[in-house]
Amino acid sequence: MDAQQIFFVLFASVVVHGSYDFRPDYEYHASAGGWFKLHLVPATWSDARFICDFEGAVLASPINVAVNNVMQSIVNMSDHLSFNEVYTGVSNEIVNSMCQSIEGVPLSAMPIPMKGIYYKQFDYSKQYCLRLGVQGLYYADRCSEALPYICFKKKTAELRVTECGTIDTGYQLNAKTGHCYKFHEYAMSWSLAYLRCIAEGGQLVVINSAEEADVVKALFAKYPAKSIKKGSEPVNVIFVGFRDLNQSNVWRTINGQSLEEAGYANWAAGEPNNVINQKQYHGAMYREGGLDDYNHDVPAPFICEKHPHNIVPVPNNG
Ligand SMILES: [Ca+2]
Ligand SMILES: [Ca+2]
Repeated sequence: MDAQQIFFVLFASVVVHGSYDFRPDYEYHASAGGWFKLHLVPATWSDARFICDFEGAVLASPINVAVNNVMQSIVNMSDHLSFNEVYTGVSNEIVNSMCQSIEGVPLSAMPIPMKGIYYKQFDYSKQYCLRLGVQGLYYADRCSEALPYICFKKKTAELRVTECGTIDTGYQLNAKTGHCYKFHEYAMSWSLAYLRCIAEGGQLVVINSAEEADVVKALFAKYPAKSIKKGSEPVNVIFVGFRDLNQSNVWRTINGQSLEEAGYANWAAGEPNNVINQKQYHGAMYREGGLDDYNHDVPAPFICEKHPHNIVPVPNNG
C-alpha cells in the first residue's frame, strides 16, 4: 500500500465514520454559530423552505451580522457559477403586512443592505421573498421563480448526532439489518415521500430480504390505522422504494434493481393489479408484508431507510 492508498483509506474512514455535529453535507461556520448548505438545484421559495425543513434546517435569513457575512461570502464565492441570486427565508407569507424570517425575525431588524423597492413601500397584497444577489445586496421580488438557496442550522447545546448519523431521533437502528428506519405518519404522495427521505439523508425504504421485510412490517405494526395522520384512507399500505417507471409492468427499485435482484419480490395475492383508471405505478407494502402497486398521488404513510454512517444512498445490497 503506497502513501496515496493509505491516505485514501484514512480519508475514506474519516468520511464514513467522520465526526460531524449535524450533517456532513453542511459546512460549519464558527463565526455564525451554525451550519450552512448552498443548494444549487433551483427551487421555488416554498419548495426551498420545505427542503431545508426536511433536512432539519431552515431556509437561511440574514438574522444577524455574522449570519449575513457568511451568506454573502457563500454567494460571493459561488459567483463563477450560473446564478445571480439566492432565496433567503424572509417573506411576508405568514404575516401579510410584515416581512420576517422563518425564525420570526422581522426584516426591519436585519442589518443588511437593501436595493430596489424598500420594504415599507411593498404592495402587501402580494407575496414577496427576499433574495441575496452576488453583489451582496438584498432585494425583494416574487417567490414563484426557481432559484438556488441556502439552508442554515443554528448550533445548540442539545444537538446530538445519534447512532444513525443524524440528529433526527425518529431514526432507529435495527441490529438485524444494520440500517436505520423512520416511520412517517404524515401521509404524502410517493414523490414527496421519496424526496423527504433523501432530504433526511436516507431513501424511501428498499426491501432487500425477507428479514428486512419483517423489520418494516414490525415498524408498520407500531402505527395502527388510527395513528396515520391524513384525512381519509388508506392506512393499510406504506410507500416503498420501487416503481414502474415506464408504466409497462417492469418494476425497479429506486436503486435501479429488479425486485428479485434487490432481494424481495413477494407481491400480495392479486397484486400488482394496476386498478383500471387508478394508475397504480408506485411501490407500496400491505401491513401483512405483501407488495402492492399503488397510486402515486393518493397520500400514504411511508418508511425511510438510512445507512448509519453516511447520507449517501444505501448500497444496492443493503
Ligand atoms: Ca434496505
Ligand atoms: Ca394495487
